[in-house]
Amino acid sequence: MNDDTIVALSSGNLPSGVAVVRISGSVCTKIAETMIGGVPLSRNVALQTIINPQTSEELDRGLVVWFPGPASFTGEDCLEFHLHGGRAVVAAVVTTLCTFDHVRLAEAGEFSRRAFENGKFDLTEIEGIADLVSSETEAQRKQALGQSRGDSREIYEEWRQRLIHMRALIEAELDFSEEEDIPDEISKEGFAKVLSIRKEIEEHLADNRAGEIIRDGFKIALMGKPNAGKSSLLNALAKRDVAIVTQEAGTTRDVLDIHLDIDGYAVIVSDTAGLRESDDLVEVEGIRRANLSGSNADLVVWLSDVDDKEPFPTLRFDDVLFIKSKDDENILGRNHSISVNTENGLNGLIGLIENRLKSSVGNSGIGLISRMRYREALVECVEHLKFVLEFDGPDIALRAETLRHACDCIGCITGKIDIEDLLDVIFSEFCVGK
Ligand SMILES: Nc1nc2c(ncn2[C@@H]2O[C@H](COP(=O)(O)OP(=O)(O)OP(=O)(O)O)[C@@H](O)[C@H]2O)c(=O)[nH]1
Ligand SMILES: [Mg+2]
Repeated sequence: MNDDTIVALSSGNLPSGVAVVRISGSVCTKIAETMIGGVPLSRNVALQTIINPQTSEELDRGLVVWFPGPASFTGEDCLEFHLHGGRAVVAAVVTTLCTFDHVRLAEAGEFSRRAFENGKFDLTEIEGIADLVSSETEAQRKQALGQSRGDSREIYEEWRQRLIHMRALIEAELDFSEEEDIPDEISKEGFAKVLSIRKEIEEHLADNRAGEIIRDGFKIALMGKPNAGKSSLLNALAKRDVAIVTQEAGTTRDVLDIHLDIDGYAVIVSDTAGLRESDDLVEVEGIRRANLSGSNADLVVWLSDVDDKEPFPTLRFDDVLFIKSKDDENILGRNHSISVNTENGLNGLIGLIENRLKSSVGNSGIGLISRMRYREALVECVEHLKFVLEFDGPDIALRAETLRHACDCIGCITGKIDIEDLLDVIFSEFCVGK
């Protein structure tokens, strides 16, 4: 039920030095009165004895913070218990809390969902907060922080407001033209503005997917013939023994991923099966997956043995780095050849990857379209705007209606329009306690 008061452990795994139990909803006052002897001063931290009101037993002593609504994260009354982070301590407090009427454990993302529903944040800001919680690299942190503070909301909301204004202009003309024959000056002005927004959105979309690359990681597929040394390179990059390496051709079948942090950017490197003709069912499937990895990658690193005299193949992947492997004697010099055994060329290869990565994400190191969901909605919005601009018929009402669809696309991103189904999907990705 939505008016239940919800409880969750908002800090990390137990045991921990301190565990923060967060409570949001109208029962907070009663909880404070009965468990800590009264409602604390607003936004003040106080050391309190926390008791079980049924048995009067002391459960723990800890800091308590009281955020009365609406000036709280969720917009509701919120109470935080900063407990000793033992499993039994947290269990005792949470169990006691759940004995109050209309108090229950929170679902994943439920605090954030309430914050959104109470108008504290729009969807992009809330998703920015979720990204901040899961950020692992500097670039992810910076991008998520900007988004959680409204960088994306400001842009999208401004477009939406301008589109709404134009729709009003066009609809005003619709109303007029029924009465008298007036020139279509107003809607002409409206359409000129539609064109400039369309251009702005198209420019915004031409970002090389920087935001998504920063958030999801720059994807690299290691590919090549069997025995080229792909798995050996993966292990060298990971600095641990992740993939099986043998002198037998066709060792790797499944795609194996490792996560790296290259100068603050998340990078995912996938080891793949060597490509060759094969009748072996398992190997054929491995090769299919290898090709799929290559197609989905931002960069393919193609390895071929320094003794392999065949020229590098022509590949249909977007971006490929051709590298000679097993160059133990460093025959080929510094660039574009490596040896995992001597570690020659490994730093050079990482440098080449870093260059490719940075040219993808641009100078700012921050992208605004951090999710595929935003991109899809913007592409659809542009399609609607194209129709509005190019439709060559007398039916102005149809153009006004299409403009409404364009507005709704942006409203979907920020959560300004009713998207109940989408909300369930979005908030289910959050962690419990957030
Ligand atoms: N001398 C030398 N041998 C290497 C080097 N890198 C890999 N090898 C050897 O080459 C053989 C194949 O290496 P893998 O890393 O398994 O090659 P792969 O490309 O993953 O092979 P598949 O999984 O079968 O496609 C192993 O015997 C490795 O020890 C290197 O830099 N120098
Ligand atoms: Mg392998």
